[in-house]
Amino acid sequence: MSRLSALATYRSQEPLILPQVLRRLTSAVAVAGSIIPTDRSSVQQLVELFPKTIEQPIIRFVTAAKPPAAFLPLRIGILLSGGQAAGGHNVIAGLFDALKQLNPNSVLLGFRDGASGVLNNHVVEITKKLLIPFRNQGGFDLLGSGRTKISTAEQLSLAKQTVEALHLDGLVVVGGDDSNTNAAILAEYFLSTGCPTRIVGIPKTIDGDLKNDDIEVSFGFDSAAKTYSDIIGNIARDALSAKKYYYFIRVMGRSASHLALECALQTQPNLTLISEEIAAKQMTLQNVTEQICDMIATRAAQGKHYGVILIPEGIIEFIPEVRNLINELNFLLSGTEVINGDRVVIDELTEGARHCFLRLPEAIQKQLLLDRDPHGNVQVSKIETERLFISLVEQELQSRRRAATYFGKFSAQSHFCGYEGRSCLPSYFDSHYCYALGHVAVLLVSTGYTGYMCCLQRLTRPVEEWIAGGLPLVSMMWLEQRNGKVIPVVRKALVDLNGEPFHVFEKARDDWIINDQYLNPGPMQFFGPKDIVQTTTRTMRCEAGKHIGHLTT
Ligand code: FBP
Repeated sequence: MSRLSALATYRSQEPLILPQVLRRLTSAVAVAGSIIPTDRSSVQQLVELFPKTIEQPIIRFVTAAKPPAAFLPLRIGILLSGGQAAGGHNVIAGLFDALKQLNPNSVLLGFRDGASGVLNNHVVEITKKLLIPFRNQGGFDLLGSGRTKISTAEQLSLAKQTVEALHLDGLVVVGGDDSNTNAAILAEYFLSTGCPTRIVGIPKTIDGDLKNDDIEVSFGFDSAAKTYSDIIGNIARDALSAKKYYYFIRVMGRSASHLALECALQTQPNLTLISEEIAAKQMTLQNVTEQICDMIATRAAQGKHYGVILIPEGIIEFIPEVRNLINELNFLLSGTEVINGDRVVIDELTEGARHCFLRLPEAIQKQLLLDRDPHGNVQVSKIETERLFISLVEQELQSRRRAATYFGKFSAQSHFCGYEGRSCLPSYFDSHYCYALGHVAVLLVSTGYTGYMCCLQRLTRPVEEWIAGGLPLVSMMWLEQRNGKVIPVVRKALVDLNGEPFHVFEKARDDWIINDQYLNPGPMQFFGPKDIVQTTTRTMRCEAGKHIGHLTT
């Protein structure tokens, strides 16, 4: 980014506060806690795959009465991986400031373009001057990002060569579930091959699905939810003003519906589809279409021919018949490049899958055949589900008109809340969370821990009260089927239908269908009353009581 706006300039200069325990790093000591039990169904295989890192305790940092001896300079590398999430630059700033606090001769090296930077030894030294225009800014453009995996024997060995050549004490991997899976594999490999570089993960993803009893939230979720809710609130106001359109808004989030649910809680649209509920109820495409049409008919009976519908980006993978189709396509397409071969692939589908495929509009068929990402996932961000449902709803309403069961109007607009939520200016919460995570990463490396994820807890309280520590990466893993193979992965957290955020939504949603209860939270704020600037997401506030928080046990 070459130039900063007036607001961005102001933000870049605004100092950040730290949790109490991270203020005097030289006095922080690591206290080992309990060993968190590994997923039961996977324990045997995990023991075999991660013999050196499986039995590690949770770590909490506390302030020691007497400051320990001076710290030797450290050399740490950092890579940003996967989709952008607001706050990434503050992780780098936090690492830099913490390293210099421990010893001014410490060095921070940034790998370019994600894990590929490690494989190619493409690195830049982070300096105070370089960082100035990136503090409190969105995006990942200081280093770039990538979705390259480090998993083959050759890649692991290349990574080891790089960190050894650079004499790194630690490598910090900023990423989601897939990247932190790679971090766990690297940590195990380095330990078993005598490489002293410690591996530390940072929980990142706007999708909000990297969380558990100890990781309360991944960074970027708060900023993305606020950015989307601002847009959705504006659109709802437009719907209410013009009274002529149904807005079908797709909300990013590759798999879980956390962002759609959070935006629903912040803006109260007429209907929000939750993928996890659709899967639990085994709803078909036709069932979902009918649900939308029933709402349109109910509102039409009240003279309302407008409304707002939120659709989670990952929904199609949760509709059983489409999921089945995608699984078959993944299998048929694996290792092949689809250029003109789509016809061949379709002929090889089973009858049910072919029927499902042929029912979809042509544009969606094409989107389903696009290349998979390096982790084998369908690129759902390229599938315009909002347009799919507009088309299916139009067809269904047409047939209801023919059957004389629907007489109302229907005019739709589509919108995608996507990439703009990943690189916005980070919210107050994400700015502070990321800066503190950078400090925790330095503490984990300096105290000699490897195969850990940085962990901050009590995040709905003021920053000063947050507690800090580390969570063993393997404790977050289980075995999952990916591309026909069962592999260990960091477990993704889907929306819990028994959880408080969903319950709050469930209790209110019937009212929202007919009565327009739209809320417009407005743009994210950086100045003003604390309860507006510093507030976290509704999801986090609902879940605040739920976390077991092993750091305190
Ligand atoms: P991460 O899981 O890597 O954080 O990425 C999340 C995400 O933004 C999803 O919400 C979205 O579906 C996907 O990335 C888009 O990926 P790409 O940037 O490759 O288009």
